[in-house]
Amino acid sequence: MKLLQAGPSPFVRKVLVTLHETGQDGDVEKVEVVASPMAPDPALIAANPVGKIPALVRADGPTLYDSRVICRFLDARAGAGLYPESRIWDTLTLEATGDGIMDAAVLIIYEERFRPREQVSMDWIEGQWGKVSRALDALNTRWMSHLAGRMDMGHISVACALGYLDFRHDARKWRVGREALAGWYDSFAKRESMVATDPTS
Ligand code: GSH
Repeated sequence: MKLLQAGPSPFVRKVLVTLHETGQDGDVEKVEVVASPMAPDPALIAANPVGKIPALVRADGPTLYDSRVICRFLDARAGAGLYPESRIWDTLTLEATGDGIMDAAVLIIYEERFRPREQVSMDWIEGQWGKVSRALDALNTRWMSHLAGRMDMGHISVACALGYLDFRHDARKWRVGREALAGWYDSFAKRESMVATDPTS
């Protein structure tokens, strides 16, 4: 299998952490591609018409995208139990919350990177940050008991989202006022899978 990836994408990191946690990292060749909304890599478009990473190219089946599909596939392949049936809707909603933080955090970077400076909208950027901020508040209040439990895909998604905030949006100081979530993340970030995929190292 080949994983199409690029730089410090938090969505790719979800897949990389899942590969580590399920003992499948050695089964996947990592292929760097350019993921740009304006000038996508032909190799990436051939694998995923939407032109986004991650995409998982398989020899024995169709290419898989996006990160939710790939992670679910890898979990099933390893029988790892990262989507426990007993709390599946909570796990999927928590995963969607982490992914939603990533979506908004990445779009802020795209607004700054790809738009001509005079067209950059601060209202739009703050609107995206509002999504991140509300999701962080929800995690810090409603989701701490789930996060304190056995690791599932919700934990991995949230951890990758928080790691991306540290990497790209450090100045926003997301930890302030969210001490429970910050404490959980500081402990989760010490896992071997997180250390091995840290975009800052
Ligand atoms: N929902 C997708 C997933 O979970 O995989 C989101 C993936 C995504 O947004 N990836 C970004 C990308 O490929 C990189 S972090 N952007 C290129 C583009 O938007 O054209």
